[in-house]
Amino acid sequence: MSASATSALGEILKVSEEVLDAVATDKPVVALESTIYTHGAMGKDLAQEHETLVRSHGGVPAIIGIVDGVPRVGVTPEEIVRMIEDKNVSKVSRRDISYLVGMGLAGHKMNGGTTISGTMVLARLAGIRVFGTGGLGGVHRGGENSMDISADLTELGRTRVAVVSSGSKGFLDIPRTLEFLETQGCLISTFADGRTGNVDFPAFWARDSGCKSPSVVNTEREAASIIFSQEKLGIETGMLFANPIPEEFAIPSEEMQAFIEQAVTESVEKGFTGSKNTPYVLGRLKELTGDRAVVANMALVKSNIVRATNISRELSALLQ
Ligand code: PSU
Ligand code: MN
Repeated sequence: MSASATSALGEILKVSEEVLDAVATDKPVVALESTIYTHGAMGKDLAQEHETLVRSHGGVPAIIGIVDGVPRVGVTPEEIVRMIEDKNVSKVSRRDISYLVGMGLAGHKMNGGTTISGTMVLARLAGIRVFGTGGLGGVHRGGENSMDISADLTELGRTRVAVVSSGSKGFLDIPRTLEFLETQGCLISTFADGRTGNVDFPAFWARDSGCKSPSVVNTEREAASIIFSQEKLGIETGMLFANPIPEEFAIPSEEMQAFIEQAVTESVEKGFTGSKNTPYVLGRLKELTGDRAVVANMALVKSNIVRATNISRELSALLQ
């Protein structure tokens, strides 16, 4: 990117000093999304916990979101708390970014938690290569008719950022999600950690989905080498590294299934479609499982953030 392009972008995209320096010197930066804070119903302290986790593993955290109409990389945990308290905070994927930013320039300062899609867009603009989060959006059940396919999937087809997640939730259509990502040209590789034989693409609360992962990796160094290769080859496509939920927090699919059926049926009956569907289903599952799903959710996000930080450290070593 030319210097003038960088500064034109710099006038509108605000990247914190710490992240700017870390990116310029190839330190291990880890992008974190803000929708899980603003719409995930997991409490106000999570952003701070995640930042501490990245730092304790030798990385630089970069929370991404839109604060008072300004697209930001390096949002502070205190600002996240303010966003959670804003009852009008919106959920921002690629399509929504310029709406909030433009309206901000016109004097309407809105807050937005960025989804995986929105976070990838801004991470890429800031030069961040690795992103740790919880669950990926997918093709919704019945998506072949409703065409409710998460913008996360098309983003993975066009934006070169490596996402570490625990796969897609069991309330999505996982076989179609994998097919769609293949069409989009997105690598899917699941951490096997020495397991041999069939390794499933994980289903968030469950380690298995009944769908074989298209590929596997065993080490963070392998993942970093793949990211490095993609960059050197100039292939502008995202990559998905799936990290199964830690065994002790996993909830078997059979157990979740009844709750999922109920939450999805209600969301249809009550008309929670589009971007409101995922938050509604997540909120209902929290009530139906008596917090167990939330404890699992928090554990897997942490595990993914640690993985992302370790991958980012390995990548940083390759770039030196
Ligand atoms: N899945 C989760 N937790 C989440 C989300 C997905 O387990 O918080 C959020 C992420 O920000 C993801 C977005 O990018 O929902 C996908 O929303 P949709 O299905 O509307 O594309
Ligand atoms: Mn959707």
